[in-house]
Amino acid sequence: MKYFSFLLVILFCSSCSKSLEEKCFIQENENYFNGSEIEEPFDMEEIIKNKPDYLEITKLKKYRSFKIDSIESSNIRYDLQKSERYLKDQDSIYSDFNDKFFNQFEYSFKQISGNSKYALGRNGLGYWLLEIKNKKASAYFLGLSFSHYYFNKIQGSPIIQDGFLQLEGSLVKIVKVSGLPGYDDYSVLDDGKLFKIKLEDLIKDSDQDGFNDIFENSFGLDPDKKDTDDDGIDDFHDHNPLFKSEKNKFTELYEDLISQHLGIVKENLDKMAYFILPYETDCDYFKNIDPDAKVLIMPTEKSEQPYYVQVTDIFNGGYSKFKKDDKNPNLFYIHESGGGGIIDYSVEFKNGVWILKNIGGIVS
Ligand SMILES: [Ca+2]
Ligand SMILES: [Ca+2]
Ligand SMILES: [Ca+2]
Repeated sequence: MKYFSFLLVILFCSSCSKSLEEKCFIQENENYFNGSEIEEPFDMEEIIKNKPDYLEITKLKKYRSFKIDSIESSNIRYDLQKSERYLKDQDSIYSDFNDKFFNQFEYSFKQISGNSKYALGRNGLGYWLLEIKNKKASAYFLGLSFSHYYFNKIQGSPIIQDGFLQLEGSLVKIVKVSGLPGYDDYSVLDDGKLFKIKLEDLIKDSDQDGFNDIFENSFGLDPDKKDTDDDGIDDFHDHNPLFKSEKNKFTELYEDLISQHLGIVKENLDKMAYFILPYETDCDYFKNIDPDAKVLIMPTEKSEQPYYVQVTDIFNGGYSKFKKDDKNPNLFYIHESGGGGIIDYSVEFKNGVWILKNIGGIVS
């Protein structure tokens, strides 16, 4: 029995007992590429069992089926002329939202009621209710994973009604296309649903830091504390709200890599409050960065991640551990994946700065 519990401790603590050296640098016989495993998607019972308390799901008598809705929207996507016209229409319909949110979201279902304008927004993290009220723009996170919830492209009624956000759609599961990360397909588990969230629950921001409670709970921030990591910067303005930043040569290297990856987005970051990059890492140097763009840094162990992060495929790439050069102690190799390809860098610390060199990779 003693032996058994000892084994359990080791199993559960495999990441926490690792040294900084092991968490940040490739060890002998360790693979450079960290392939992510594909997990079995949830079935309907599991989705319902795990659904958030604030979400009501009812059955619609008359509805647009998942099949019809998704076929029509993929017809637009794969027809060049149709998709160009669609994008042009979108630009003109949502110009007011683009002014306020600066192209951070894909928009749908614009609605004007009283002195408020609403739309549903989608970005890399998920769905948001967008509101422009008396010229003030706010975004409220829905906390509903696109791996489980599908909203019809055409809605039968206005999305804001009687104090609720209501969306027609289906419960779905992701069908991964093997070898093509990002090219996910969906299959329907249950059609003809109405998803309702009370606006009061959705806009609730207990600590008044600018992120709604649902967002904070979805990503492991503290909904009752403006400044989760106690670094003096409130969650909404903190570029790394979960960890205090530290300055050393390796945090600087990660900051340089992310900065390089951002490209032209970098010039407009101050207008993009909801542009947030999620990363998975256990390396403390990476966790303690103070980057140009906002980041949310999650543990690599799934069971340690917040539920929303566990079930939603939000990670769009990241960085490998450092590989040390055999001879030069200031020379390392690192592998970047995501954002349209993979890049191998050699990085050398010389006269107090990092010199990054692209030494290969694949552009997809
Ligand atoms: Ca908040
Ligand atoms: Ca907070
Ligand atoms: Ca902070």
